[in-house]
Amino acid sequence: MPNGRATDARGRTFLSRRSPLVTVMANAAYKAARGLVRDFGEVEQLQVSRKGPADFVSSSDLKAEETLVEELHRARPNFGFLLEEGGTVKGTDSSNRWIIDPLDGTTNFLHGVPHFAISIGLERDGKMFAGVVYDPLRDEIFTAETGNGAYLNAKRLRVSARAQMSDALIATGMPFKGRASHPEYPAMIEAVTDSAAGIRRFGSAALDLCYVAAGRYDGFWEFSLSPWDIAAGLIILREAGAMVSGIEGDDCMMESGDILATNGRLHEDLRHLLAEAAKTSRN
Ligand code: 2AM
Ligand code: CA
Repeated sequence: MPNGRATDARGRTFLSRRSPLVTVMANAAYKAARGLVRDFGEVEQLQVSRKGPADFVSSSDLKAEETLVEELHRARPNFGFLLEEGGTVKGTDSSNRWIIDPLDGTTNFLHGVPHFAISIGLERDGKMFAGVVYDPLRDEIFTAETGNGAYLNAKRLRVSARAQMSDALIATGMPFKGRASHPEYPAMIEAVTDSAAGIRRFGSAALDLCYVAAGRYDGFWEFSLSPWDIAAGLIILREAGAMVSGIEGDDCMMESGDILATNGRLHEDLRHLLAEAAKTSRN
């Protein structure tokens, strides 16, 4: 990977091992994050106002998306877009498409909970090729490009080595209002609670996936996510040596939005645990 000059979120210039492509993605994320961080400070104040911060948050989200589109379009004018807020924008280059969530963890952001991220994936010929997930409050940037490994800031990422479910920390996302209902979900929570060391639900799927890649979590599952929630995370996971599948072990995460990601060693155990719980809840 060539070395180049890059600028981090605080405007510091440093010598980067990031490829030109990942540098472009990271710089777009840093730029959009400045507005989000400023607005997050406002949101914390708005909690006590009667109207609440909802409108303010949706405009912050839109502004972040505009910045990302502007920056990425300038760097790669022919690529298309799939945007959480703006839908699909066709590019003249039909093989490359950015898949973007400008604010993953919106509910956290809205409530002043400091856990959210920007997620930028690049799909090439129908497969995820590169990804950047940036948590601006911790200044943690997760990056990956096919064949070049996954990184957290400048550090190479690797999934955890835990092989026992009883030692494992498992994350999930709970079904919420308005999303397809999953009657088997409570039984799954119960089964994992009984078997694992602990369960976490932090509310940003993009960061949950990166935490599996970083070995912080040993596994993660969630239903009905959107492509922009998982696009960047998928390539970061793969490059960190994770195993990723649908919850039933299939391979259609981008279509179904159902995802199971683990350190590999625990994949079959967790898949089996979830499948058995689902079966019991149907009987
Ligand atoms: P979002 O913050 O971009 O909406 C949490 O379970 C995951 O589901 C997050 O990645 C979140 O992404 C996504 N999600 C989509 N719609 C949601 C909603 N109405 N409430 C909570 N999370 C939602
Ligand atoms: Ca999202």
